[in-house]
Amino acid sequence: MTEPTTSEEFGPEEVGLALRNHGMHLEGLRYPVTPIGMHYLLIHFDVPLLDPATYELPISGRVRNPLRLTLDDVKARPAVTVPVAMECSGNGRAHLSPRPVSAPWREEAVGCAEWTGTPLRPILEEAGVLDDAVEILFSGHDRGIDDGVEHDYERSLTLEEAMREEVLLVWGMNGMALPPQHGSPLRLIVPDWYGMASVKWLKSIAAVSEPFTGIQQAAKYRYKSSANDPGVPITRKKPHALMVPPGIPDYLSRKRYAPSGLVHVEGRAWSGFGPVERVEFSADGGRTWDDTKLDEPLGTHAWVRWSHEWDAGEPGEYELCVRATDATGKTQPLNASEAWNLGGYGVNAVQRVPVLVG
Ligand SMILES: Nc1nc2c(c(=O)[nH]1)N[C@H]1C(S)=C(S)[C@@H](COP(=O)(O)O)O[C@H]1N2
Ligand SMILES: [Mo]
Repeated sequence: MTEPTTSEEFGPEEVGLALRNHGMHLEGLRYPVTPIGMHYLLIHFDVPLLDPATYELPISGRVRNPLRLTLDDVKARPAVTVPVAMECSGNGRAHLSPRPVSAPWREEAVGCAEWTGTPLRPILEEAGVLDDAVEILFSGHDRGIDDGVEHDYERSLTLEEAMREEVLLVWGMNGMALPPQHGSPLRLIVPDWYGMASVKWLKSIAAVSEPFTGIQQAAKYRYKSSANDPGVPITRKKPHALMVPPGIPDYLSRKRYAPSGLVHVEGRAWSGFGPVERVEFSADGGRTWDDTKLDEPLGTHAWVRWSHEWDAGEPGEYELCVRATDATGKTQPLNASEAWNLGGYGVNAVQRVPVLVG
């Protein structure tokens, strides 16, 4: 692994990754369903070229009846359309110091699309998962090298997680065919988990009798305190609220300018552990907080809109913050350093938006 950096500037590798993997424009938080093209992207290697007409998905390994499904076979099954908030586990990484050299997300690695697909569970039941299977392994068609190891992008789920009724095989996004960059022709969607579990460009699904130890499972995507720490696997999304930065931005610095008086602020919040119960707003860098108004969530796995009328009062510099708390009592740390870990995962520190009023 490249050594973490304390530089305030982004290096050429980080800039290259950021150009390939764009974030959601934060003003996109105004849309309940993120338009395709505004939704963030995370592509480890290359987008594979796959022909939906000849596409086949084998379901094999420790199963009684191995299956081989064409895209039409999958689409002929009962379909559901579900809004799911997706967030990259590396979101917030750029706020760390030292920070790992990887996709340098600040807050924008999020989106909430409406995914159309079919539940995975009945397919696994049809294949007849054998008693000695402990995990389901999902492999992608994309191949590359990470930390010197050549591999297909692959991730596993425990049998219990894979059997959750909300886990889907998905061919549609926002009412359209799944676009190439989001996993065409077929991807997995694992609601509530960080994005890495939702394997794109599915090449195979296999029931396995040993826990999967591939690099994207055993080395990456773990909360580690140091290089020799085996770490804790990353699973569900921590609570996170974001705001549409109010006012107007300066082109280069993106610093915000707002008029004095009442300023409407709004955004979205989510948690993979349970419903968001509270979203608070602060205009003084997190010293004092006000409760905001929460709308009805779009769905169990989607995000929820919050809004607040902020009395900007006297002209001057303000630092706006927003913080979510979920039904399990989990909330967000004030500073990224509190969430520091070697890979820069799950850094859900409160968003800070400096605004010049007046
Ligand atoms: N096959 C494959 N699946 C993948 C990835 C990948 O690089 N290859 N990236 C993962 C990561 S880390 C994230 S955050 C999400 C991003 O999904 P999106 O690009 O559709 O937003 O896809 C996940 N699935
Ligand atoms: Mo990710």
